[in-house]
Amino acid sequence: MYHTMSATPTDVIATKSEWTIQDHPKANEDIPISLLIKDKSNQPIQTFDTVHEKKMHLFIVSKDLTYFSHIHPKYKGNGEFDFTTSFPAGGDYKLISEFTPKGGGDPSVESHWVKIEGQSAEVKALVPDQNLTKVVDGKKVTLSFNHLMAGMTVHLNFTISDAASNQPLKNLQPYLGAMGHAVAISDDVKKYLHIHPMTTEGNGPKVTFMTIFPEKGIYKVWGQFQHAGKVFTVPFVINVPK
Ligand SMILES: [Cu+2]
Repeated sequence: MYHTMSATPTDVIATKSEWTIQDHPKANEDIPISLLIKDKSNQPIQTFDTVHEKKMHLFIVSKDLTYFSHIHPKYKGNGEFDFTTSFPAGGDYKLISEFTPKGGGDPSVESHWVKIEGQSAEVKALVPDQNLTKVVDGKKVTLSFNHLMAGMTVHLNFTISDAASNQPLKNLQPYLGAMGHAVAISDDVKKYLHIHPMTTEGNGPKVTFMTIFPEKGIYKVWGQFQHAGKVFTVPFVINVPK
């Protein structure tokens, strides 16, 4: 699995994970889940760096990438994290955790598929967006690129305005220690990129992220930003050419 914080080479500590979830988890119920992070020799890793204000960031997506959730498991000690979540429908979900063992440079990623019982949601094919402007929670967000191509550094620009007044938003708030966060996942749910803003360019209206899409293909990208104390998430489906 690819994962990168930026376009610099990665320096990742090898890890293993053990996930614990009840038998027959069902949709729309609170499901406690724990995961144990171990090193290559199966010893629990004890100490994790706090990165973007948390020791672990965890993303939950449905197999068709319709559902997306970003949560922060609690560190219990001795390598164990836990959280409780619910799933909106039956089906397969991927849990993607990102954390940095002390001494690691870039974050490690451990993921796990879970099968949730219950009525399945309609599975939607991932179709690239024709229009890269969306309105979410009263914000109008446009995604643009300097040069979108697999294997090359790309700048993703999110430009945000108030949907009602069309005025550029210049008072975004830091969310988890940055002016925004973005995650990209390939349509086969195999490639995962957590992308942080390049620089602090004030508080909007434009937030630029830098990454490298490792291969051509269709990706879903979620940008997350905070305004007036509320986090909003804007998804885009893009086709990254070779
Ligand atoms: Cu997070």
